[in-house]
Amino acid sequence: MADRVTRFGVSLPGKLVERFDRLIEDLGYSNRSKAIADAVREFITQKRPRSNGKATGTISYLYDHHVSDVNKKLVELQHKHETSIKSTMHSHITHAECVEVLIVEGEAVKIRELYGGLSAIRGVENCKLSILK
Ligand code: NI
Repeated sequence: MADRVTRFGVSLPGKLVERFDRLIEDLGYSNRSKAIADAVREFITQKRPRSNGKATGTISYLYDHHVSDVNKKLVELQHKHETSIKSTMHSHITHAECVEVLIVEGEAVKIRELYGGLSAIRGVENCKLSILK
């Protein structure tokens, strides 16, 4: 039996929608619904805790250090997860932007929890989790 379609309304920044629409047109999508369904599936795959095993990988993200309390929140969260973080690299990319890369190892569920927490901090953009092992 086919899954029923649910309609819902979302509010997004106009510029983000413009960028999304340009990209999905370039990729050959005929409408937003299929592209958004693919994006939601990717989000679920990346964010859900699904393994009780160990994992090794990296978490990388860009952030604007001018956003209020962003550095404080990042440091507090990293200390909360100090047993999962093996090393941290920080690079000042522009006057405002920083990139950090964390090498992580430990319980996969804890690593995903750290990844989710970092992604949710205001000012953090394009947070990526890459599981290597
Ligand atoms: Ni910096």
